Amino acid sequence: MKFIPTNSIVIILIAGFLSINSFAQEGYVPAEENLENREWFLDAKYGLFVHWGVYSIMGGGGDQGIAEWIMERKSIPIVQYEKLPGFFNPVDFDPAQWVSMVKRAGIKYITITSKHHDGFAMYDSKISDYNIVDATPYGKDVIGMLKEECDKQGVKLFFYHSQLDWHHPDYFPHGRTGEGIRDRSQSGDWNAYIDYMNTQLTELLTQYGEVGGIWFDGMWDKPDAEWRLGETYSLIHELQPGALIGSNHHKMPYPGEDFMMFERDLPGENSMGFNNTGISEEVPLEMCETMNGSWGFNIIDQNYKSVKALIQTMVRSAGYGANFLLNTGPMPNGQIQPENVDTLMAIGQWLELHGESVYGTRKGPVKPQEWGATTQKGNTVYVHVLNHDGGTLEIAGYTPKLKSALFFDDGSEVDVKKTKEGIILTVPKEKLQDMDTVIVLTLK
Ligand code: JFZ
Repeated sequence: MKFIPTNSIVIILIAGFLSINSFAQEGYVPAEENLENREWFLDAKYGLFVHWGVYSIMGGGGDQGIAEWIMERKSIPIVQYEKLPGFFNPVDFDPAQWVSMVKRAGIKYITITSKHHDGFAMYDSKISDYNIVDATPYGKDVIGMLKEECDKQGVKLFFYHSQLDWHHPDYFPHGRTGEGIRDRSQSGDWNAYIDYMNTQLTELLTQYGEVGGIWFDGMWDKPDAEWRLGETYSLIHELQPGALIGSNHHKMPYPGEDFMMFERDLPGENSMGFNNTGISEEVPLEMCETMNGSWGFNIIDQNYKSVKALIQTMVRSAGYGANFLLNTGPMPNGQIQPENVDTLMAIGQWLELHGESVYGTRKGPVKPQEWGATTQKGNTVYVHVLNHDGGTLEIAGYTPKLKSALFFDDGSEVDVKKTKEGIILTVPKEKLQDMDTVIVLTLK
């Protein structure tokens, strides 16, 4: 028998502790294709977030603030919630139509819920019957159908996957949500749950070809649990080294994560109360936002943000170097809400003309300000004047050597004065555009 000195045992024990979440995929070195995909992601700038599940049938249950959370917010027992798949029959789901719309809208990727907190798999899962193929009259794998269409039309598909699960009996001990669901199991094998989750992730990464990545959510339900993140992240990167992993844990990225996300806030802002971290300099950034106040379909929430507000948020987000992931909650029949399609098309029209100042850019030399934001591509800087009455616009702290300064829309020259502290641009009132007055600075 080999002799193991006690200090090695201590090291082994410490190594065991180090494998907890905060160390995640320790020593992770992104593969070449992963780094390429990060650049692709940064260039893409604009994605469509899709929250679609059996909860969509409930349409929020008449409550403005509820959608995909209805199981927990209305304390629907599991045995009752399990009836929902029986009613889920999205006969009007037309993936070709979705993806064509997405393309016309200038959107480069889709992130769709493969499983939300309700535990229901929207794809053909083999490890559990609680999925769209086995448990609904529709009987078809909407994720697979969508993936096929995305491949055809050159749109990347990411999966939102919930780590939190109100349905699975082994999700135990429970976290801070779902206590009102009275028939949740009162015992369970946590490790069996993580195994189950990893099996579902394996399915998602092996059944559909190359995917964009995994958008995790729900760790915040049990912040101190042993999520075995290192194992999950290594598994994903082994199956698809190029897949980008992100997690909505509202912390700085853990090793193994390939992008950092901000929920309903611009990076560095914390209007929601949960984005109280810094901004990673290491990995790409993405912010997600709703069109009204709901992620999943809500039949009475008509509190839609204007096209202008959404475009301006996208531009500010780009000013931070972050992608904009804009959400829609498709209806139970499989169609995207017409109001949302209208909004997406209007944003798309703006992008068709001004996309050059967003796609393929990186954060600009001047951090977003009250008046607007800047983006940059090579020696071109785009100044986005979003909130200004016209007249002089002083950009302090920025002293570029300029070859030219032109209004994007008509190519006319912009008057620029240099001061010791920065530059002063003159933006005549009549040059102001409703959404965004773009000024193109070409650097020497
Ligand atoms: C999460 C989901 O719960 C929500 O349904 C949606 O999918 C959104 C994109 O992501 O939102 C959160 C995240 C964190 C908390 C609450 C909701 N939290 O920390 O309490």
